[in-house]
This record gives sequence, structure tokens and C-alpha cells, in this order.
Amino acid sequence: MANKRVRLISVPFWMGGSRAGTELGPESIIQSGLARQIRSMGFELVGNSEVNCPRHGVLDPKQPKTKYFPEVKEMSGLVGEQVYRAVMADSFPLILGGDHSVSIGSLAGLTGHYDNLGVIWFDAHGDLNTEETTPSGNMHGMPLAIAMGLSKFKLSDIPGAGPLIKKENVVIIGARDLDPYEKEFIRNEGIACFSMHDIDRLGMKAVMEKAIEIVSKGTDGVHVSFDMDCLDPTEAAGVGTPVPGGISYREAHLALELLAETGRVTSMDIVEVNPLLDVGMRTSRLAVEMATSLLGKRII
Ligand code: B3U
Ligand code: MN
Ligand code: MN
Repeated sequence: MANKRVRLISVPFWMGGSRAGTELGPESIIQSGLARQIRSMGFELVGNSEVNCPRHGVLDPKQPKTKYFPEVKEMSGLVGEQVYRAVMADSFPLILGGDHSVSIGSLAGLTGHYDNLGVIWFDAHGDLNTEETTPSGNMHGMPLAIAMGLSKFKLSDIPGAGPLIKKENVVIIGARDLDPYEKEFIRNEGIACFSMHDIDRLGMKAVMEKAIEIVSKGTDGVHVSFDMDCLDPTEAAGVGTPVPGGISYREAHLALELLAETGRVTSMDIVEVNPLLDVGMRTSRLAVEMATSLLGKRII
């Protein structure tokens, strides 16, 4: 990777998933040796900061379709500021969630700088729900819809955010639990989605080649959003919503190694680690492996 400066941004947030535990994710990932490993790969760790996001909230019974909305919005603005500052200082932001609503903040900050950002979304889910379609009201099921402007609340509602993410710049990888409206969005809007079926059929190498081609076309940056629930629950048990039949350990490494080889990835977030649901610290340790693989760690 050309950029040898990495900035860690911890976001201890759980309210997008309405379930306690993901606020402990960043600390657990750092305790698993992330900083040491990144330094040993020859990167300069230029910062390691924690976003002072809301820790508690009160559910508004009148807003069942956007749970903890004020908290999610506040957190997104704060994350956006830090991410924006990191890219402006020419460093690679590595954002540690927190639930997946944290990515609303990542993308807000990134679009403040990049005009035409490509996004690779590793996830068992589509995260394409809106205030109308959400079955749960949990905002971690909506970040991609918010980023593309499909929902009422849009990325552009966050101070400092730039242009919306273009549909043709988005690729979802690892999907296997999509809600009916999400399937409709994917079909009607022509969003690239490589489901587990596609990974089984084509193999991860071919899937990644196609994905890389899509996010490289005319983009000025590529963000990788890595929801740990994309992985098979036998590898990553410590996530809020595990779904069987996920990406294997080797497939995940291959995917991230191929991305590293392109030299085009400019930021990453790792989300949904819930240490309270984990087996020891396995999922946190795996998160460290995912980060270092994307940053270019090789076997030989
Ligand atoms: N699609 C469902 C479930 C879900 C989305 N993301 C996670 N779970 N982690 C929803 O609630 O929107
Ligand atoms: Mn997600
Ligand atoms: Mn998910």
C-alpha cells in the first residue's frame, strides 16, 4: 500500500443495533494486538483516538422505525469529523466499531474529501433498509441506503458530508440474509451484490476481480466496510446477528489480500464485534487479522 500512515479511530457505539456489547468492540480489537501488528508491518501509527459518542440513549416510542436516531446522528457527525481530518492529513483511516451505523459517519467524513468514492460492503446483510422498510427499526440495517440517498435521512444530512455514494460504485459481498425490500432495491437499482451463492459458484477470486473492477471505474478512493458477520459464525461467533453459511477464514483472507494488492483501498471500517457474545476473544483476534490482511500482510 502506498499510504504508510494509519490512523485508528475507535467508535464505542451500540445503539444502531439496539443491543449492548458492540461498544466494547474497539477496545477488544486493540487489546488483541492491532496497533503492534500494524507497526510491525512498517506502518506509522499516526493516531489512536476514541470518538466521544453517546453511550446511553432513551428510546422514543414515537420513532419505532429509527431507534436511537438522535444518538446515531450525533455519533455519525463526530465520526465524520475525525475521519475527514485523517484523510486530509494524508493518513489511512481504520475505523473500529461499534455497530454498522458507525459507517454512516465513516462515509460522511470520506465523502467530505472524495468526490467519487467506491465502497465494498462485506456483510451477511444488505444494510439497505429505510425508515419505511426496516423490520427492526435498528439503524445498523440502513447505512448503505442512507449513504446512497434511498432513505429519508440521507448522508447529506450530516454536517461535513459530501456527495452521496453512487449506486454504481457499491459492491456488496457475502449477503445471505436480505429482507424483501432489500432484494427489490438490489434488483431495481442494479446494485452489485455477490451473495454467498455467487461466492460458492464463482469462487472468491473471481468475485473479487469483478468487485475490484466495479469500484475502480472512475473512483478517486475505495472504502472497505467490513461487517464481521459476513464471516461464518463458526469463525466469528462474537457478532450480534450471526447468519449460517458465511465467508470462510481462507476466503476472507484471500478477498482482503486481493484488495491489498490493488493498492487502491484508502480506508476501512471493521464493525459489529460484540465481545459479550464471543468465544474468548476469537472474533476480535480475527478482526485484527482482517485489518492486517487488507493492509497488505503476506504469508511470505
Ligand atoms: N436486515 C435486518 C437485520 C440486520 C441488518 N443488519 C444486521 N441485522 N446486523 C434489519 O434489521 O434491517
Ligand atoms: Mn452490516
Ligand atoms: Mn451484518
